[in-house]
Amino acid sequence: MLVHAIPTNATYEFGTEVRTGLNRPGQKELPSKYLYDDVGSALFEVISHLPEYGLTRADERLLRRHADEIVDRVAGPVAVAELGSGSGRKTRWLLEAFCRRQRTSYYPVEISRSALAMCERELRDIDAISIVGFEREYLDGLLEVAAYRKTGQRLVVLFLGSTIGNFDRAAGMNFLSEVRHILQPGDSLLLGTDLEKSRTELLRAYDDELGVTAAFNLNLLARINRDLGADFDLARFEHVAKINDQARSVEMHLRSERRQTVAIPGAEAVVEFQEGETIWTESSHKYSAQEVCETANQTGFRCEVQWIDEQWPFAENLLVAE
Ligand code: AVI
Repeated sequence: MLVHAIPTNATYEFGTEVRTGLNRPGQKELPSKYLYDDVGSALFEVISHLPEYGLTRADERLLRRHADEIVDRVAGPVAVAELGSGSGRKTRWLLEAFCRRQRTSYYPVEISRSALAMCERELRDIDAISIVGFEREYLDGLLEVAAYRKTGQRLVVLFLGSTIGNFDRAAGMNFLSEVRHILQPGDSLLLGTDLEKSRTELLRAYDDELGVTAAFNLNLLARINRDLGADFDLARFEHVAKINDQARSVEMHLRSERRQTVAIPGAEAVVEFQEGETIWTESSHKYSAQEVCETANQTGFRCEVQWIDEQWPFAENLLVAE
């Protein structure tokens, strides 16, 4: 696979965002994108197999079951761009269906080079596929993919796994508008969204019995220790999942079990924690199926079809750029 990489000073940026987030007055915060280093990505993979967390399996079931129908809805030669390809496992069904019809270009866009490599290993055996990976932020990568498209090719953008749920609602809407601006009328966006469910189900899904989600969350502090030379004592922080009724989201926090001071040399910071104070590390917003279509309409898309899983409320939404 050809990979387009950009040189970044990733550790410097990480340090800056950690310093800003942990010095924020009121609620301390860390960006959820930093949950996904190699260890965090491996833990997320385990989460996707937990009985309490049905999201990824619902996504995969829908894609497997409806791949031919999805492909039939998108006429002509296509280029497929995937924002945040992960391992590429669930994309296989769709790409096989596209490639049965005609030769297909696949452009995964990922900030993690190791995830891009894994995705390539997973998918390269598909007949009639060509893969070019972009090691980029989502919108930067999509802009480049759009510039690569050949005349007459439709662009199909995949944004699966309800990653949109990790943006707040306003940011999610803004993101869809930005994607729409890069697309041409007739292009499509296949958007995976986790749907609203009971508090009990949500709390079980984000605070599983085995403690895998807790490890996934705490790994963020371990990562700051590894990458920025900090001295977080992980035993002094506890994973907490809580529902935010107003935002219709489930939040992950890390609660300091006592008053403590942590030094983070790579972020040029020393941070004080009060007993019980939390760091907010992620929000996962849940949507209603109707709301997804309304948001699509407000951002320049038409909601063509929704497929909803019967076992775990989750929707695959095919949105067409108007
Ligand atoms: C990647 N994202 C959609 C997951 C979610 O459910 O919000 C991340 C996750 N966080 C805890 N468990 C899974």
